Amino acid sequence: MRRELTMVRMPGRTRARPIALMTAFLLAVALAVAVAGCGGSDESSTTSTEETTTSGQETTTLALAADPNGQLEYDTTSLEASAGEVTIELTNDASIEHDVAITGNGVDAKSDLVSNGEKTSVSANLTSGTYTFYCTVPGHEQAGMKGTLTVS
Ligand SMILES: [Cu+2]
Repeated sequence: MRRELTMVRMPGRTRARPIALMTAFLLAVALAVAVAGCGGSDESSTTSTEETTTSGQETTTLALAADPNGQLEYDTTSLEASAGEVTIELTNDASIEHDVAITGNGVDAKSDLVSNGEKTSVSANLTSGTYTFYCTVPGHEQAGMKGTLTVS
């Protein structure tokens, strides 16, 4: 009797196993897709993007960050762009307010003041040449919160 029972139950067990394996496999695939989806949204903050608009004009967007610890400096003193519409996007994680301005060759444009993780940007139509980007808060440029923007 016992032997017969095991003989009967065996096929049922072997049939159940592939289904369990299949379920585990599908779960693993779903997890992998979810993880890949999260990783895909990761973007570097130091990227510069260049696009050519329908009018043929170049647009450059440059990422700039103020020192997160409140030092009177940006994360770079040198930026480069192609002639055309140039945008500098400033991120300021510090609690002290900063902005970013572009000056030189008759251009004088500046962003809003930001602090505590806020972002702002300044845009200008620039021809080839050397420009200065700096913080307009009194004393900040003099303390070193400035850099050179080279447009070619
Ligand atoms: Cu500043």
